[in-house]
Amino acid sequence: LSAGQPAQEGGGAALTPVLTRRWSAPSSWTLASYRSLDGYQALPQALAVEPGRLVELMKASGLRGRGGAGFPTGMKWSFLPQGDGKPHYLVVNADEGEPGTCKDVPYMMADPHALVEGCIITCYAIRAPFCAIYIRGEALHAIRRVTAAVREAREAGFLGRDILGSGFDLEIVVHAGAGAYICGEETALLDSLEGRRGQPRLKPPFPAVAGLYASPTVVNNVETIASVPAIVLGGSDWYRSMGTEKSPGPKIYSLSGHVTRPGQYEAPMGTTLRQLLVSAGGMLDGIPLKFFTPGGSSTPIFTPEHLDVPLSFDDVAAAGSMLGTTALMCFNETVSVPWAVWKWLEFYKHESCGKCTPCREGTGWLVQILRRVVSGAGTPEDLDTLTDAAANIAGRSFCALGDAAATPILSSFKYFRGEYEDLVSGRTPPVIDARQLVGA
Ligand code: L3W
Ligand code: SF4
Repeated sequence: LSAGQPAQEGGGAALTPVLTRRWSAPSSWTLASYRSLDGYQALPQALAVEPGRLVELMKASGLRGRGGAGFPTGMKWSFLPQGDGKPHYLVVNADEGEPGTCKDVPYMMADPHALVEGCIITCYAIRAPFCAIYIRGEALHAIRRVTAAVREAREAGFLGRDILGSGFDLEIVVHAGAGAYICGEETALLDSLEGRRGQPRLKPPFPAVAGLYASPTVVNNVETIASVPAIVLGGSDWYRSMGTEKSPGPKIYSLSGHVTRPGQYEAPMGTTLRQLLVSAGGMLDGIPLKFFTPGGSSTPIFTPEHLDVPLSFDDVAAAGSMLGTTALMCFNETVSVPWAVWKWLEFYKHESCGKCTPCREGTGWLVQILRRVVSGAGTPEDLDTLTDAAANIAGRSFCALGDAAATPILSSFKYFRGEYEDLVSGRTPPVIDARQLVGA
């Protein structure tokens, strides 16, 4: 594989066009284009070896899940019990909904066949005869594109019965979600796929043991599965030559907000926001950075003092946040922190599935208090109630959404409590006119 040669761009991130290297090819989403750039060359190699060797390859590569939690992919695949008589399934989590995250939909638009080839190899590795790709319902364009790629792959003999004469059979179904953020949580996704209202299940059992239709199921993110063909072709040593020891490989970082050129930037794991910003043309209009999320609004915010934190799972955790989906939302000095946090909380309140009390009721309380604070009607007592309620939601909710809702409040108080105090004491004017909240 010729990819993986780092290119330096003006002192910015060392770009490694591995995952995105086909994105700018003409008609990159077609089978013909994909095949002209190494496409479907990993598949025959994979089908020629025992499935267990592919699981070992993924373990050796160190690939970690790209959906937010960073769980080791090979280990997850190896959890599937063998010989229990149940069918195995692969479910691709393409319900990209985390605020600021915009990598999976562009991936499916630009290079859907990498995802399809990754699905076929993964299904062979875990001995799954069925795969569902669950795509966020609002992304109709991506649903159409992946559906077309699956059709092309089938016509070319890469899907269906006896794939490439290997004796392996596989069907892939593209399933459209219905617009609920919670369906990105893997067990809610499975319920939704089974035709029920999407709400999280108790874990354990993990999907690897009892997932889709109570059968062993691997649930992986789009970027994770799309990484698989390149690892088969390049090998684990090549993959480990990029990134950090504990977070190897390349990563797609989503830069949004007040940056000159927002978008998707591929670079090795462990690249810093300072480097990425150079590639993205710096902060918009030169107005300095005030705060950013390392991995979407569910991850504790960082400030300019964290510009040089290597964006790897472990380095970000050591600095007090989470790598999440590497959705780097950058806010400049003109932004009111309480306003941004209020906006995020409106989202979490709206998306709370209602299954557990701390999150269902708590997100509503948090929003009510934040509305008062940003509209100038808050009191100093409100700030204590806000942090107390957030601290009681975190760790006491049924799934990660409750923790995620508490996170912006708790992390913003760590760095910017003064901004909240200025608002409730009247030292700074309200951020919004209370009339904007009528009917909210
Ligand atoms: C078998 C065990 N499997 C863990 C599996 C588990 C899952 C994976 C990670 O949340 C985070 C969340 C969001 N036997 C296992 C096992 N597994 N132990 O490993 O599990 P977990 O529980 O650590 O995380 P999670 O529930 O999958 C994911 C954060 O990501 N997030 C949001 C993501 C949003 C998107 C999107 O929009 N595309 O991905 C951002 O930070 O808060 O903490 O598969 O089954 N013993
Ligand atoms: Fe539903 Fe929120 Fe409870 Fe998760 S934490 S189960 S989203 S109510």
